[in-house]
Amino acid sequence: MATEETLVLIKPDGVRRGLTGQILARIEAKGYELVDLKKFTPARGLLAEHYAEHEGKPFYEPLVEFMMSGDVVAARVAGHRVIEGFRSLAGSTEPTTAAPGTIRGDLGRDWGLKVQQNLVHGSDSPESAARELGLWFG
Ligand code: DAT
Ligand code: MG
Repeated sequence: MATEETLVLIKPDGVRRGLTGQILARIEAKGYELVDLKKFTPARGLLAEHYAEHEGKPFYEPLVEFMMSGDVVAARVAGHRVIEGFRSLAGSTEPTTAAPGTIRGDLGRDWGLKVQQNLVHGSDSPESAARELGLWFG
């Protein structure tokens, strides 16, 4: 079986706060491989496709605006069970209650904004990973 791959995004808050290296180091220290990396400010069209499942939710427009607010680092990350493994490293969506030891739990907090700024995105299933890697690296 081919090695599993996932899409990781370091969101604009992570890049702005100078946490790119720390976050990538956690992924490498876990044993996963950084196959490809790119840094750029994503356009609305890409984000609309990426976050299509959230269209219509109250945080959708703030989420897209936030993601367009600066550079992100996109990473193609590989390893057996990496999709599940990176979600575990990232921690739960809300940084206030994300477990200590996780990226969001250790490095994130709630800033009282309309969208949670939680530093990272990770694909949540093999289908999402294939779709999202196609969008960001296709
Ligand atoms: P995750 O990034 O943990 O997969 P998600 O896919 O449900 O979470 O949502 C995408 C992003 O949108 C999430 O990282 C932060 C933001 N978000 C989700 N639910 C939210 C909410 N109820 N209020 C504010 N922001 C939210
Ligand atoms: Mg998600």
